[in-house]
Amino acid sequence: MSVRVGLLGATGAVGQRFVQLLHDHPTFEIAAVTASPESAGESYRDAAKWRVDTPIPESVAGMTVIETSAEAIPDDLDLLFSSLPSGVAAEVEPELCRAGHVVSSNSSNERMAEDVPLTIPEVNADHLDLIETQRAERGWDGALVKNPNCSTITMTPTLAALDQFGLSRVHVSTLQAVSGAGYSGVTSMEIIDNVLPYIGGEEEKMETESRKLLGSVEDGELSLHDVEVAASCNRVPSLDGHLENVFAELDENPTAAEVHEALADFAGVDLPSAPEQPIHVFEDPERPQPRLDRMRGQGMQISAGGLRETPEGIQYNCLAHNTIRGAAGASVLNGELLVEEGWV
Ligand code: 2RA
Repeated sequence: MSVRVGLLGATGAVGQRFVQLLHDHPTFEIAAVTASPESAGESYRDAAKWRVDTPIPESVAGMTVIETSAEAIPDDLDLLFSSLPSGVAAEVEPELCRAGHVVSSNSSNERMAEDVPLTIPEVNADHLDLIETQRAERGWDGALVKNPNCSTITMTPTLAALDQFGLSRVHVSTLQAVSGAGYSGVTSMEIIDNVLPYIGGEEEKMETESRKLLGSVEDGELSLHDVEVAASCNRVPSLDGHLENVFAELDENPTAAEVHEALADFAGVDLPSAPEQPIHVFEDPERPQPRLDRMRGQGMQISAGGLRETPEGIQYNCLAHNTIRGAAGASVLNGELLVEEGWV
């Protein structure tokens, strides 16, 4: 089966990761690439100024970029992946869904809307049921599905694995790579020899998105998980890979060994881009580290380590590649889930 996909915002940092991940995908075939009106009409090679660590795929390099607008995007695409700036996405994505398109989006608009599935397949695939509610309430023929922010994706599967012990409170402190700030972040030298102790908006995203992901959907209605989450976010001078220090209070006070087992045994999903084992747990307390471990499972596996019992609960570290598992790869996985569940 070949599913023809369009990439919205295909020239940006995450858009280029989409191209890298999708150009030889077993199910998806890139059929259209969009960007801002200034790039429309250019070849993808000229418009993108390719910066990903593998060569630009020839099958995409010569494609003509089309403008990101509901009118310009062809009707005959089966699925759209979006990494548009959130302001543009807020305008264009609803128009496309109204016109019948199914959109798997990494953009931050509408992530917390009650009728929009915010999904990590290993955590809450059943939240796709909200599509029925969305269609009924908005009168859409298409559908909008979101993946969470990169820092939320790094932590939340580990919390889902620990929820069996009664998750009551989480404090998390992040060490986020500069690529999360887009290309201007990667090329900036301002952060060398420094740490920025605040990433505006990121803290709230981690606190709210995680509760939605861990929540439940019954009869088309969403309930948030009642865990309390507090986040402190820091930009550090690594290039790719967000590392996070998590302190979790668990009602049942499990031992570090029990937590290790729960993380390592967390179940995967049978989708083309999903790692067989979603979370790898290191024994070595100095791992995971961004440079050494971000590409585990082709950038799709989450790593954990440094497990320690504290008077308040369990402390551990976790890591994921922020532009692969935390962004483009997350949307691709949701796209695969949409196909698997028959929404595409
Ligand atoms: C970051 N919020 O700052 C970005 C990525 N989504 O890392």
